[in-house]
Amino acid sequence: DITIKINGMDVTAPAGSTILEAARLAHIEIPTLCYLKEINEIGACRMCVVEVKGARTLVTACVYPINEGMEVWTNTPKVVESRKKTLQLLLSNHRKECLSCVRSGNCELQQLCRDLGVTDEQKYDGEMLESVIDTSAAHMIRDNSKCILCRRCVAVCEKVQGIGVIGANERGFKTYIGSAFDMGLGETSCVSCGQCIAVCPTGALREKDYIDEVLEAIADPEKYVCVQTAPAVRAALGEEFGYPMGTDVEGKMAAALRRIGFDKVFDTDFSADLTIMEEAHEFLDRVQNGGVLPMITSCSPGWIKYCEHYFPDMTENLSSCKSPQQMFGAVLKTYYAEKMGIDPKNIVSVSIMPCTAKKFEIGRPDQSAAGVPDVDYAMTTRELARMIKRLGIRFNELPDEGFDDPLGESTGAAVIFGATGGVMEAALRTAVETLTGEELPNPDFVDVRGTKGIKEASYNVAGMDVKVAVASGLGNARELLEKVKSGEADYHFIEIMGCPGGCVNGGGQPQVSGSVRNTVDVQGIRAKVLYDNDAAKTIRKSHENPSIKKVYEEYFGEPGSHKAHEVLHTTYVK
Ligand code: HC0
Repeated sequence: DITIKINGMDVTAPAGSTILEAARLAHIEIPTLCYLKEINEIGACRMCVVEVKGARTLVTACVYPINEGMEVWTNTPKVVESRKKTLQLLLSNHRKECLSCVRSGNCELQQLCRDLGVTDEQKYDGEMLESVIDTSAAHMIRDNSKCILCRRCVAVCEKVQGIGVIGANERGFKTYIGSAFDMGLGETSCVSCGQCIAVCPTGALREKDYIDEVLEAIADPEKYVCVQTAPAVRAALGEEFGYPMGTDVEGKMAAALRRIGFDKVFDTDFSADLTIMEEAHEFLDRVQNGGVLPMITSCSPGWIKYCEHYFPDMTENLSSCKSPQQMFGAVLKTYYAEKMGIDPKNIVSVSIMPCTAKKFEIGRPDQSAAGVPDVDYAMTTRELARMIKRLGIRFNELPDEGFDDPLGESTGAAVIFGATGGVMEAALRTAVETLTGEELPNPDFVDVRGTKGIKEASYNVAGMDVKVAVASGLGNARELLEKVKSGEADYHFIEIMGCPGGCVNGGGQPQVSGSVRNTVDVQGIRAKVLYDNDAAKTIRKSHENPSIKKVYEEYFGEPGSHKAHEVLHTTYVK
């Protein structure tokens, strides 16, 4: 350990710490805009400058290592003046729509201007870079006039996801973040994961918003508007309403959706159970009949697009199952529509997802079981929060309500889908019981839990060793797939989720500021909500869901039946 002085007080921190980290141990927050731990440590924004005894200039605390006896001051007039000037200069080239900007209230730039008392925000106003708004991607809008060049988006795209479709173009004042050759994002190999939006400190990056369209459908008496909510949404929506991270707001969420005016409030968890029925069946079929192995899960559309673009020779490994979002829409517009005597053309199918790639997924080919799109609007957790606020629904005061039947009934296996390893665990619960014909003494498969980027486990099931692996984040997926391709690993079944930590950390979840992200285990805290939700359920295996059994009895027959294939399975592009 090393002891230094910060603002005249002794602080002891592990060797190798930066000034920023040491200050944090002393309960001092040094402001940052570009810094993301282990992802973007570039000292570029210069918000974190501090004075160090003996140094000729101010130093950037996020990259400056501590050494014994160092003396640091974090709030001298010189430091504060420098930070203010940095902010004023950023504002001089920033489209200030702060009253209505989508990030107003949780914009990191706005917060720093307020905290540091930057009252003269026009001080350096002058020439501004031309505003270029890119709407070419299915899932998001990029507005360079609100970009502060922190490069968090660039770093997360390249280093975490291993994609790298955005970077800095031009030099000096003209610098802007864009794609190569000025292509629109929609023309690149972007996979729509939205991790760039999740880390953006300002309103420069946002999802495409369908609030107006959905409210219009709800107001139309001809339309039967049904909503489904993804597992991970209940684990994070509360953050938008002041609840501590890690609060399960499933009941209030259902109550809010009903008050928004949806005709039916259903749950993606129902179709997650259905996915397990089909996927476990497909897995056992591949194992028993010499099908392509390893089989890889297909529920994360960012991952699917990544596989098609970057590992096209592995699309045969993808499960043919549609994602739960799409299975839900397909069942809604076939089975449910028939049962209720509603023309599927009059059903508007809305999903609330922690994901931005789901906006892309709904427009994929072969996702229209009833001849109309399975899902009409995929909205993010953030859009749901905005919709609740817009309608004046006092979320925190709502009672806890349940989902509607029959497409609202689900098991513990379904809710853990939203955390990395959850789909694998849910599939194992069903596959093992199907294969052995015996009840599992304990449904927990703890080896595949946790937020590690790559996890492996092996289970002896009915005399056979089943080797499984789980990866989340596309950089980790690549690492795992390269091992499979080189023959270094011989798994039977792999779960891949596009976002690090799985859907709980999806690109459509409430944004978490850099300073929280750098110090709090966001993925783990949100995942715990789902595992607690699972543990509290009386039914924890998909094949025991009574509504699922009924759908097979009344409609599909058996998992993997011809009808199931028509409605619940899909194809991929090479
Ligand atoms: Fe997920 Fe899903 S678990 S991808 O992360 O499989 O988005 O939460 O809804 O579809 O169920 C997201 C979350 C889903 C789907 C489910 C899967």
